[in-house]
Parts: sequence; structure tokens; C-alpha cells
Amino acid sequence: MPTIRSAVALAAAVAGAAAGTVLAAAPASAATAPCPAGYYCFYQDANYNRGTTGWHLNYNSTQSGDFNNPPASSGNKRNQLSSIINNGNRTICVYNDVVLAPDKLLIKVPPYGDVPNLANIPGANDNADYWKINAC
Ligand SMILES: [Ca+2]
Ligand SMILES: [Ca+2]
Repeated sequence: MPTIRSAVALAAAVAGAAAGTVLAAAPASAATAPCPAGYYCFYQDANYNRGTTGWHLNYNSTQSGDFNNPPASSGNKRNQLSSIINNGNRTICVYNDVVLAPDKLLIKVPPYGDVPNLANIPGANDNADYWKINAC
């Protein structure tokens, strides 16, 4: 019995150490690896699609776009955006297209800013319809 217990404890300790390593490395890689330098990137799911197969969109020179048939992509991706990486020196302005009312600025992402989960911002998750650069 003591042998089994210590084996389990060792396994748990190894698993914990491995998980700790992954967590410690995540902030640096999350901000850069999935989104090339100078680009801004949109993700369907939280945490930049980590562990999911959601869509992502990477843009460099594109000044604006609609999530319905977005530039260099296709399909209606409105009301799906959940995380953003801005790996450039511009400001990303993301809007909700409101019918019969002024469109709402959902989030303004500053240069080199990351938004791991739009669900942390009331009304912002799965609501983005279009974006503009340096225009909010
Ligand atoms: Ca989403
Ligand atoms: Ca919307």
C-alpha cells in the first residue's frame, strides 16, 4: 500500500510540474507564437483557440473588414469572435453592427495588446461584426 501511494504521489508531482511548466510558458508564447510580428489576429474561441479547432484570421496590411466573408477568408463569422492578439503598433477597433442604433464599439485593443477572452467584457463575446484599424 505505501508503495502504491508514493507512486501515485510521484505521478501527481510529475504531472503538476509539467502543468506548471506549460502555464509558465503560456503568456509569452500566447502573445507571439500564434500571431506573427506586425500582425493582428482574431480567434473564434477563447485563449487564441488553444485546444480547439476554431477559425482564426491573421492580418497585416488590412485596414478594416467584416466578419461576414472577411478579407482572404469566407463564410459568415459574425457573432463568433472570442479572443484577439494585436502584435503590431496599431489600435484595433472591433464593433457590433447594431440595427437602428449607433454601432457599438465592443473593444479597443491597443498596440501589442492581447484579449484572451472577450467573455470577460460584458456584451462583447460572440458579438463582433466588423473592425477598423486606428479609427476609434
Ligand atoms: Ca466564440
Ligand atoms: Ca453582432
